[in-house]
Amino acid sequence: MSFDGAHILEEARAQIGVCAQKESLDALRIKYLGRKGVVQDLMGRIPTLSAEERRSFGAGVNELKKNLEALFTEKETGLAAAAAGAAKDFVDITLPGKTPLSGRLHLLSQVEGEICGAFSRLGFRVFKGPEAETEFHNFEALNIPLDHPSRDAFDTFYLRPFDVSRSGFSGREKKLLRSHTSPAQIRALKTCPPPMAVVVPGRVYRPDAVDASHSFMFHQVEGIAVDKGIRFSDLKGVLIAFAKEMFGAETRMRFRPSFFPFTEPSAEVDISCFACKGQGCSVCKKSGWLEILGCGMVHPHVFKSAGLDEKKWRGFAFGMGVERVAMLKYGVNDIRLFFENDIRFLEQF
Ligand code: 2NL
Repeated sequence: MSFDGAHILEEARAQIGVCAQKESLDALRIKYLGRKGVVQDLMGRIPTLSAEERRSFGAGVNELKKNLEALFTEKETGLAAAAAGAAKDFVDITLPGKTPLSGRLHLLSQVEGEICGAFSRLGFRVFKGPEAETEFHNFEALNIPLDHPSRDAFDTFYLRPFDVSRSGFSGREKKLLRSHTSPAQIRALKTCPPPMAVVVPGRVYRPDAVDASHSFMFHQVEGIAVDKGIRFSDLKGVLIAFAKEMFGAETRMRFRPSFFPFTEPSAEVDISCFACKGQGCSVCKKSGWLEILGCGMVHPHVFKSAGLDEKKWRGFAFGMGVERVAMLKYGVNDIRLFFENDIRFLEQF
């Protein structure tokens, strides 16, 4: 009596090869090596054999058993390794996610955007100019005379004269950090032929002692509109539309006479207090009004300095502090909070 050990082994190899799970491999192991399995069945036949046959038959069965065990051990090791790898790479998509830290615009950028957005919907374009300016653009062109106190070194950051000859230009150019955004408006007047309307946002610098309401660097938004026959009533209409959009449709406005060297006539503008609707509260210091901007009709000297015919063109201009608007609208009581980079303050807005 004999059996085809090689055939059994190949069949087992094929079946083991397609096993993907430990469970199906265990079932195969029982089929081949179990108590009622193929190998045990062959072993059970040994006593029925003659003495001569037993020797080679027994050796054959033992050989088959050894080879089958080797196949199972190898496959088991492979399946275990694959399972470990799968566990390592497994992503449980049902777990709650980790909320990423989300960035946002600084409150001053948000408010600057709100202001410029309101004016751009009224037809103004956004224009930007340099922070390091010439005396001409910051003062002269704006009708601020040489003896004006704000030209004194105490009120303006003057930059060390920079030898521009080394950069291909000739001579020395005296520069300063602009003390308002108006010099950029002069540049807008020189660049954009009227009729024109622009708003100019940006940083400005003044050597003030820092306290709850002063900073040596702050932000302004200024605006200017130029056309033939522009009148003070155009200025009022634009500013009232702006205030209603910025502070609410029920906002009222009042204009008080004032003075700026670059506008004539000039006015300071208050809005009715949005906190108490003008009744008087702690926000408006019981007055019912909040001062938010300055404005006026463009001075003829300014048109002349910008190379425009002051007989032909009329314009209005206005300017406001972004920090002041932000502090009023969002209830911030100290300007220094904007510049300390304290996330506990910044993330509230
Ligand atoms: C304020 C007042 C103001 C202007 C700015 C301006 C610019 C040119 C010509 C005429 Cl180029 N005027 N700007 C006019 C009136 C007021 O700002 O309180 N700013 C914070």
